[in-house]
Amino acid sequence: MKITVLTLFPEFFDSFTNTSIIKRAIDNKHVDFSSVNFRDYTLDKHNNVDDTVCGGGAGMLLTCQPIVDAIKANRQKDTKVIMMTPQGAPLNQQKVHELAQSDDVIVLCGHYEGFDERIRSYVDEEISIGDYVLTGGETAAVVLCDAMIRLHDGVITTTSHEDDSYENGLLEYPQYTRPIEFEGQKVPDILLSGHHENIRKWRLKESIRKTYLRRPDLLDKKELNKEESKLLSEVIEEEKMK
Ligand code: 4G0
Repeated sequence: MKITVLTLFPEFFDSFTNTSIIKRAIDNKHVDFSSVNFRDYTLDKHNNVDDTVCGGGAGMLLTCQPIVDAIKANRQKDTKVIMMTPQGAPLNQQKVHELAQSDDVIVLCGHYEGFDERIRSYVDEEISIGDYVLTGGETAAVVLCDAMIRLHDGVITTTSHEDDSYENGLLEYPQYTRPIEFEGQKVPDILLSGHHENIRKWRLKESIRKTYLRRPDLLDKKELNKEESKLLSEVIEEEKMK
């Protein structure tokens, strides 16, 4: 996968690309990452990339010319152009899977009060990482790029991401390591029993419990099978008793 970030702060991505799993993914050529300053494309004599809002009002907007020229210069036929904004479609794990299918993406990061509306006609997907406003799209772009890169074969060597939170529509079950008792808190006996079927059922039930307590909206969306429905009924009964 090739990722080109268009940004006013290409250095912002240095710590991301020089750290741990992402660095290895780039070194091993699972991903070809670059960040490009769209100010380099401005034709303005003062190198400006923003201007005041037509019709008046406070603030500045990113203008069309530098960004559209940067998109045109960095896109191929099959490039997906993604823009990070608070008005975009909410990012979730399913969306990450969809976007990570693309072989070539451009991720556009904004600043100021946002973009001239006409820039959107050069964009395929407008994405938000959540309902809050950031000073720039760079932090949002790092989140999106990280989530896409880690799904690529060989980036995470185990299959541990297959039972990650959200991959099955449920939050992750509680997990423990040694010691068996820490400051009075014990590892649940069942996890030490060696009984794989009981452990599987306990984990599924505790996944359902955590999702029911913290993210009931995820349960509303999920199609539960017979076993899961039964475990959810048990969880609801148990939580009522507490
Ligand atoms: C475009 C993304 C970009 C418009 C970017 C701000 C939050 C997110 C930006 C604006 C961002 C997100 C209208 C303020 C840059 N903040 N939630 N900031 N406006 O993904």
